[in-house]
Amino acid sequence: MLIANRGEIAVRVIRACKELGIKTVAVYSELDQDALHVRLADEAYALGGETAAESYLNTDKILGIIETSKADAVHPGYGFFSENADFARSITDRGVKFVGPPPEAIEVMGDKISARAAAEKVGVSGVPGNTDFLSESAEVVAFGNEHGWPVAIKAAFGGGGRGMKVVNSAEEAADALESAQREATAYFGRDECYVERYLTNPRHIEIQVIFDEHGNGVYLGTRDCSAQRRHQKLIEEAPAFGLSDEIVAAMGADAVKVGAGSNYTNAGTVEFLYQDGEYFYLEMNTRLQVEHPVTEIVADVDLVALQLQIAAGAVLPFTQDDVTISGHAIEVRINAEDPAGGAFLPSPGPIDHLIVPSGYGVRWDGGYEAGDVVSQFYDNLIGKLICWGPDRATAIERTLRALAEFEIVGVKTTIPADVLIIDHDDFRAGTHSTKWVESSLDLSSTDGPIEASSGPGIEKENKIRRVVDVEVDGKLFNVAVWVPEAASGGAKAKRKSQAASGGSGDVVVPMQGTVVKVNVEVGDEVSSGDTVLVLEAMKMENNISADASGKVTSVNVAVGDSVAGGDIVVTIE
Ligand code: MV4
Repeated sequence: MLIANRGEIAVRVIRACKELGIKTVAVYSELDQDALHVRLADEAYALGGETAAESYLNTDKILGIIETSKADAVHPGYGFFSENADFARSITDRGVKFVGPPPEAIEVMGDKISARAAAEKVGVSGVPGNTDFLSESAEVVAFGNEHGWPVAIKAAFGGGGRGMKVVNSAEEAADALESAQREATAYFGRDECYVERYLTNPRHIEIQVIFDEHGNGVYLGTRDCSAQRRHQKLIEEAPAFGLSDEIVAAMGADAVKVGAGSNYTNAGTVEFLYQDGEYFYLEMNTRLQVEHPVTEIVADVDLVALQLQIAAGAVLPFTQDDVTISGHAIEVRINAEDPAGGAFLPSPGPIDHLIVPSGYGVRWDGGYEAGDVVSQFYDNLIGKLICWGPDRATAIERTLRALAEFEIVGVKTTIPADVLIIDHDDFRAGTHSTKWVESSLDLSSTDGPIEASSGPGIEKENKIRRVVDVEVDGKLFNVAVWVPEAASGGAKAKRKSQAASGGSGDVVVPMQGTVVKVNVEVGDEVSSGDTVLVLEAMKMENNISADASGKVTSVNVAVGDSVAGGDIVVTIE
């Protein structure tokens, strides 16, 4: 098995292969020569390159390695080539097995219009709408007047929330259509848009399905993925709480119908929006998803092992009636990001120290160990914590207990935000929707105390925080001590300390990246909070703001420059 991926998902697949006696072939970029997935695989081949495009997306290199390694199957993981029909086809054309659905099914689900048509064909409906392409805003107005406002204008060939415009009234229709078409062209190269009813407070519910190559398919219950920000999921759980057995059975049957109608094979996920007791088909993801472990835990099914067996021609070893869901599982994504103030800025770098939780009902699917480096070039998911409990309340307490055991030094992580979410009354009550994290959750408290739980190595002025153990009258205390940088052997003497930059007028970038836009020049007056430049890091654009009000006295970078975390890019006096 060649695993055309990296990080935790490559590790997950390698582990399943080992248990089934399948030899594994890893591929790696220049930065990943010593990565965990490489260390665990039986063989590893260099792709060369650093960026994803140069390495894990280099089709020719991967196809060459399939040949040299004599691999007879390829697992794509998620991301990268996992939903690329051309890649799947070039694998299967070589007589090599692609662990996933047929290229035709990937293609059908790849664009919204055909994915929606595939569902409608088998009687499964999406949000009420009109899938004819819009040519003028009067059509939007007519739809809104007939079905009620607000409505959503969506890019027909888009995805991931980009190009979706909410229209609250007839007056907004013309501008919204124009803007949706402009965004659709910019992102997807095509401007076709359509209109549907806009659900103001939906939950994101998805159904795991799996089909063998002999016409059998089942669903493995529900997941709720409503705790997300900017279409990035933070926390997922199974089953989705508070749905009646009838709704789950109907959604599950619909999900299997959609897959079967597209000759789907292997593992997949059908996404729905759920609001006020009604559900609406959204799309089908033709890959193994990040959050598959929560389903594995409550359904007691090893999804990756099943994927491999099905790819080898096995008949699904159970029927729908055999599937039972027991207890509750919660997955927390641990990303190398700084959630301070809700910004979630990428925080790549070496992981100097890593202790992961364990104990009853706790699983860690990680892609890194202490000493490994999180690169700015790839997904910054360090790993996933998955906790099981006999019921949701127990799973929540166990997740909080486990999160408190983490010790991660070197990169900032999403853990403080995860704790705030899971410990929140709205999350416990299960009243949150897809909008909740961004609209209702107060992440300002992650600004300061984040250091407290993340151990030594965090800078303050010219000092470094060290946690030392002290015994007082036989009782052990962890005490934080601020020691001078020089005494700590700290290496960052030339760079300005990041935590000290608050209000000093020296605008410091928090991470490595490339400058894509500079908004200020020397002499400009700026106010604290104004965006002075835009930095691209880890495939995301990040606004870098002025930390003080005043006059810009120097601009040290230009568009295209690479910067390192800690660099002073602009000074304000
Ligand atoms: C919607 C919607 C409300 N009404 N469609 C965003 C991503 C894209 N795949 C579908 N999305 C949505 N479509 C209608 N008619 C709300 C969302 C949405 C969302 C959906 C799933 C998970 C998170 C979300 C966050 C914001 C908006």
